Amino acid sequence: MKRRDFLKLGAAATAAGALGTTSAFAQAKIVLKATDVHPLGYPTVEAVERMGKKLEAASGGRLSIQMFPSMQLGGEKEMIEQAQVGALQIARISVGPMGPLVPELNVFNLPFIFRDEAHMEKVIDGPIGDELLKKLSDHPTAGLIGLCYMNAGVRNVYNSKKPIEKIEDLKGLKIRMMGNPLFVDTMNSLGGNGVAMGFDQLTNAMQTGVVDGAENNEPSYESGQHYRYAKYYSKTGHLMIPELLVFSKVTWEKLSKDDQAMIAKFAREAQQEQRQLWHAREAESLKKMKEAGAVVTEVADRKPFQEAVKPVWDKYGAQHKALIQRIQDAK
Ligand code: GTR
Repeated sequence: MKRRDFLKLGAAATAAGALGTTSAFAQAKIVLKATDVHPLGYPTVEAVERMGKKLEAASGGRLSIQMFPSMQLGGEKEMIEQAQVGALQIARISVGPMGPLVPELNVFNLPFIFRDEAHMEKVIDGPIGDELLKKLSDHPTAGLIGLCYMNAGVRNVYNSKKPIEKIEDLKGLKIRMMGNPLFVDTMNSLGGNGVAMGFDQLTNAMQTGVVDGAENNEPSYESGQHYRYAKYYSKTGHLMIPELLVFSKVTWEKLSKDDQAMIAKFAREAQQEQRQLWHAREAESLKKMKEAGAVVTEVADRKPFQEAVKPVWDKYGAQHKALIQRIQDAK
């Protein structure tokens, strides 16, 4: 049996064992299994671990979080599936792969939707952020409760061939994108060849030349050591996608109202705590990747990039005009 399948089975068995009837569940010790594609110490992982410590303290040890970092339970697609069936409870995933499930969330995935990080923070902290979390939680088939958002900075293209200074430089490059057709369309409209695959497959794909590169924020690029395979990191800034913390709906419905409220409260606090960790880590990662040999290039004029992705806005944004307007109006 592959290690991942073994872990999946183990997680499913433990969770199933812990989930008896609703009332028994309310009394028992509950270990919430959490997972993240990133390693220990990464801002999202650290924030969820801190949340676990708070839960433990507030519940007198009855509730705790067990973290499975570094893609131990698979990529984000696998994480979503496992949360949906209750084989794990907490998944920290990007909004990216959630767009096809909850179309309104795809609005956050539109290229260049946010003016800057402060604008994105304003939106996720405010009523729009709340509404979209509720849309996710109320979704009849998504099987997930939206707990909170986290920061994930700005995504920039990196590749093994050359610096990207202008849109023409992307021509013909095979660039890994997250599993959502919107992102493949985005890369194709910029002139590159978008290739959808999980984060868990990316290192191998770069090593073997299946792709020439990918796109991500500095901390993901640095902590995954992607500079070893794709040293040209260019500030295209085409996407600014918040992260999500989601909870398995089947487990959620077995929790007492008090436990639900406690988890929701600490998750909200985690949203702000992660932000502090994030901004520090962005700067640290930029420094580390440069030291490791990454060639960081600024893109002087992003206008041609913004114009090229108009068809993506038409295709995925047309049905959400009012929501997009509200996001743009957020100051
Ligand atoms: C990272 C993000 C992950 C994952 C990854 C990816 O920035 O934190 O959740 O979405 O990107 O590109 O798959």
